[in-house]
Amino acid sequence: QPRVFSGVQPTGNLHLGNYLGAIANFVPLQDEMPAIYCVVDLHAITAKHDADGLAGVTREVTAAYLAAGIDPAKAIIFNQSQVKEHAELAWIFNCVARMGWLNRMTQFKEKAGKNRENASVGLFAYPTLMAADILAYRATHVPVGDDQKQHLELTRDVAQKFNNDFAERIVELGLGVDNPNPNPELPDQLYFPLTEPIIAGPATRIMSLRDGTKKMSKSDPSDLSRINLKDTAEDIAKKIRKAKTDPEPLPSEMEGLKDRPEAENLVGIFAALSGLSREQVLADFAGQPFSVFKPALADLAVEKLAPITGEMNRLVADPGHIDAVLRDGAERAAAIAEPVLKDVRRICGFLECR
Ligand code: AQP
Repeated sequence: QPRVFSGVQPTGNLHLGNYLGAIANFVPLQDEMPAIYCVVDLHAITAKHDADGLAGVTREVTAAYLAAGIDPAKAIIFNQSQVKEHAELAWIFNCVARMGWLNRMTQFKEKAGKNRENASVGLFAYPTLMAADILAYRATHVPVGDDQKQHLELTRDVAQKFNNDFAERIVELGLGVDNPNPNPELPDQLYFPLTEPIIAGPATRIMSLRDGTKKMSKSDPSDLSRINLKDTAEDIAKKIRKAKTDPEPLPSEMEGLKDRPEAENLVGIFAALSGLSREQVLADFAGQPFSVFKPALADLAVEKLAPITGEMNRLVADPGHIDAVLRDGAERAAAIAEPVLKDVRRICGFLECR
């Protein structure tokens, strides 16, 4: 049965990359299949976190989901720590995944930096918790930005190894479903689906406004590097004005953006916000300097983001409503994840004595 799952970490300033690369893509999917959107607060503590601020940021991400158009009557919205099955399944997956797989994860290498010995074990095991988030609902589709591609591949590897390691028990217990893509390397009956990433839309990787080779990121120390969903119109205009560019005018063809990462990024943001193709944007601004393009981009960004920011601010002012949405979502999520974990415990062979 198709089901979509995705999540965003409550780790600080939600930015344009989170919105265009992920949240905006969540919205149409809620009409296509059952959808679960999580605020992944267990992931947020894998790096040093502000315990006093965590609840507030969790509500802010929830407000962004709602403001973007996710409807809690259709999709399930909840925060991860409230459904204990995520942590339980993550432990089981820690025993399925191999150290070598996790050692290859580029996000761990980037986030741990040079001081790897000092990174938390949780940061290292981040991808197995992500696999658990998805597979606790046996989700088949996960919309994410391009940076999460490798983690989704690991999720498939975990599902595949679990299905293989326990193939006989899955059949004996009658818990499998027919493999939709029969393959000699896979058992005929699977318990976990091999989840498909959805890395789609015009903005799967928005880059920093200060460095076109680095991804726009919540954790970048420079606030000028990103457009936050909470920024005012003045903030947005200032950040775009100060965005790094090169001295050349905009080209008329995509070829002319080669080796100009900052220019390419701004054109990509314009295209994503306007719904035009990059080629159309270049056709409209061919030969124009950034002194013309940047104000047009700032106006467009304000026009598109101001309604979302306004709605987020309105929602955050009513924490009772947000908490009620999350509480209801956690109950609905647990009702799906509990039976999955019951199956998984039986498949693993744990003695059930209570
Ligand atoms: N720059 C980006 N462009 C497109 N999509 C992006 N995403 C993140 N940055 C970009 C997508 O947003 C979703 C939620 O991301 P996350 O909360 O899991 O955080 P992250 O991927 O680790 O990136 P951030 O937002 O920059 O946070 P920090 O600084 O804490 O690492 C994901 O679908 C992600 O692909």
